[in-house]
Amino acid sequence: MTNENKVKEILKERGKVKEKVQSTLVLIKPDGLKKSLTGNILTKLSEARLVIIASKVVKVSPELAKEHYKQLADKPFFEDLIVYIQGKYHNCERVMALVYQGPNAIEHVRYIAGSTNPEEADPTSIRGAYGRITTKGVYENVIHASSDEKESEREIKLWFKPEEIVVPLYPTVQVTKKNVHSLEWA
Ligand code: IDP
Ligand code: MG
Repeated sequence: MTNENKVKEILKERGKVKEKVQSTLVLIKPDGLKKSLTGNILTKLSEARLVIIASKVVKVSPELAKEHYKQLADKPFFEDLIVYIQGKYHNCERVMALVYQGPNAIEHVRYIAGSTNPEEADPTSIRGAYGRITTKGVYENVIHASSDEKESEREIKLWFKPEEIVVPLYPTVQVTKKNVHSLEWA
């Protein structure tokens, strides 16, 4: 079944079976931004009829990149991946981070994103349509999507502060910091 039909099927089943409301982290990677694909990607994701509950553009530090991909630290492509996600291959040092929420959001977004390897991804998926593998072997697959609930919670907490998300997602604690300096608009 093509991804497009699978997505239609997921939507058809919505409401019939009780689906779990989930939240998932999406990153539009530097290749997606450099190629001006943001609009196309958001349009494709809107097929899932989920709700965006947070979004921002982020300059990815090496620390954030390594923490985000820490499970892959022993892979041969790890170093390239860290350089890629920071935008250093694309002279575009930013990613767009979003949190989508809705029924079965994790699986649904992953179907629309397509397989990790852009050459194996369904051509109607985001990665199939817009991704490529460079001659150096870097998967430029345009988008990140959380893989399961444990990962989505870890990733959302890594990328967003509680006040940047428009609904309460996970438990929070009040902290009062003394002598912490921050910038404000002059
Ligand atoms: P996912 O993004 O589909 O969840 P993961 O296995 O979690 O796939 O890998 C994270 C990212 O690492 C991928 O999106 C891709 O950018 C990169 N990656 C994964 N496998 C390979 C590979 O075999 N070669 C090069 N890059 C890879
Ligand atoms: Mg993954």
